[in-house]
Amino acid sequence: MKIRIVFLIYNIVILCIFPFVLTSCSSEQKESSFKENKSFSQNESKKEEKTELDQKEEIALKTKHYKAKVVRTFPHDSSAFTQGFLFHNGSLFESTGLKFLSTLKQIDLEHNKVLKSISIPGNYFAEGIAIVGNKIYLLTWESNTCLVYDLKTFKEITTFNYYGEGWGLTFDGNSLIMSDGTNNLRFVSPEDFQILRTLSVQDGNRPIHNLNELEYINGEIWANVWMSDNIVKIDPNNGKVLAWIDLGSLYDYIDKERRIDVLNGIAFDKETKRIFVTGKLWPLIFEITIEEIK
Ligand SMILES: [Ca+2]
Repeated sequence: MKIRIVFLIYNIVILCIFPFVLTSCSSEQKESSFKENKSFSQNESKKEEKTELDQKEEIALKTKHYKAKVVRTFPHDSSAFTQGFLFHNGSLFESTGLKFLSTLKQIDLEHNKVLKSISIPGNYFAEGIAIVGNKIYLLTWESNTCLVYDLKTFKEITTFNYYGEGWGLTFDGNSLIMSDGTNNLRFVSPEDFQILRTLSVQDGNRPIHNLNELEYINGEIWANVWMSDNIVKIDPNNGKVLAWIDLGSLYDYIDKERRIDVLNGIAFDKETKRIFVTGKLWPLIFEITIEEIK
């Protein structure tokens, strides 16, 4: 009898507690489900935010396109097979190629007057030039030799050797930057011509080959792309092509019957921020600005 009474009380207790347990479980499940839903919704919202951010970054990283606008034209020696082109302290400096015909000149652009000129000796096919302090460095195409001249006298001071071909040359304030016709740029020390680093130039995943004459402009490397009417603006930190500049409109200024070679030569006047371009055997030098194509 005593056992029966105990069993009866036990059943009553179980029956009373069970609904509360069920309710409690259900509310925990709801809470859990709510948390999950909330978390899902937060993740979705984060995803949306991230997507928006990615899109903004993609737009920011997208290669830009510019076209050249001519500000002014200057006469150019149409026998000049332009290889190196730069502006320094009010003068234009130009090197011209071809074996036995290579030259280095200092030119008064305003008065179309050659101030100083030398022939590059022997078999050297002159290529890019750059000025560092009181020296002018001149690459040669296939002779693996950089000739170094005194800037004032154009007397040869020394030479350096390098492997491969020499094409364009510029100076970023610390290193000489040289091209060799590939998509790679070498940063070399002006002291001993040792390679400090190399930069692979790419537009997205596409390597940009045939990098030719160079100019360092406001923290960017500008390069003629050989056999094209384009200049690429390159980020010197990672080699990414930041922009393409189309110079096709310059042909409107040149007689179509005239024999000219490729666009080559970029010179930047740091003092006046003017940009000059020309080509091999071109009769004109162009001062240009650039305008984004949207
Ligand atoms: Ca240049």
